[in-house]
Amino acid sequence: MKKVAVIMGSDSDLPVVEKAITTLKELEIPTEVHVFSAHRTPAEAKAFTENAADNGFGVLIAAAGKAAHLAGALAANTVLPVIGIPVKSSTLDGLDALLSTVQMPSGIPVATVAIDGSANAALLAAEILAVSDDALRDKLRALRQKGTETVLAKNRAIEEKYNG
Ligand code: RP5
Repeated sequence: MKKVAVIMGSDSDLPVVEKAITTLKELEIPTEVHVFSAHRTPAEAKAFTENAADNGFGVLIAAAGKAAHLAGALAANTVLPVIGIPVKSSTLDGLDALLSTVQMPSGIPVATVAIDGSANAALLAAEILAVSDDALRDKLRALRQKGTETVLAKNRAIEEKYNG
C-alpha cells in the first residue's frame, strides 16, 4: 500500500494533527510524520516533496496555521494529491489559514478540509488510496457504519430523556 505523509508547519500544530495520525493508524495505513515549514525550512519541504512519489507516498497531508502556505508549497512540487488542514493557531481563529490554504491558483490543486479538520483529512487520504484497494474500502465502510451507530445511540439517549 502507498504511504501517507502527514506534514505540519510547526510542532505547535501537533495537537490538531494527532487526530489525522491516529485515524490513519486505525485504518492501518503506513504513515510518516514530519515537520517542514514553507517559510522556515523551504529547502527540506521541497526535497521531501520532489522525492515523495519515488519514496512510496500516495497522498500528502499538510497542516499549517497563520499564513498557511505549506500545502500549496508542497503541491507546487508534486502531482501527488495534497490535502491541506488549516490550523486555528492565530488571533484570527484560523480564517487566515483557511483562506491561505484553499485559495490556490488554477493548475495547482489543494484539497482543503475544515479548520482543524484533521480527521477528515485522514479519511479523504484513505478514500483516495481506497480507489485501488478494496480491503481499505471495506475498512472505510466499517468505520462509517461505526459512526452511524454512535449517532443512532446518541439519538436514542436524547429521545428517551426528552420524549419519555
Ligand atoms: C505556521 O505558523 C505553523 O504551521 C504554525 O501553525 C504557526 C505558528 O508556528 P509556531 O510559531 O508555533 O512555530 O507556520
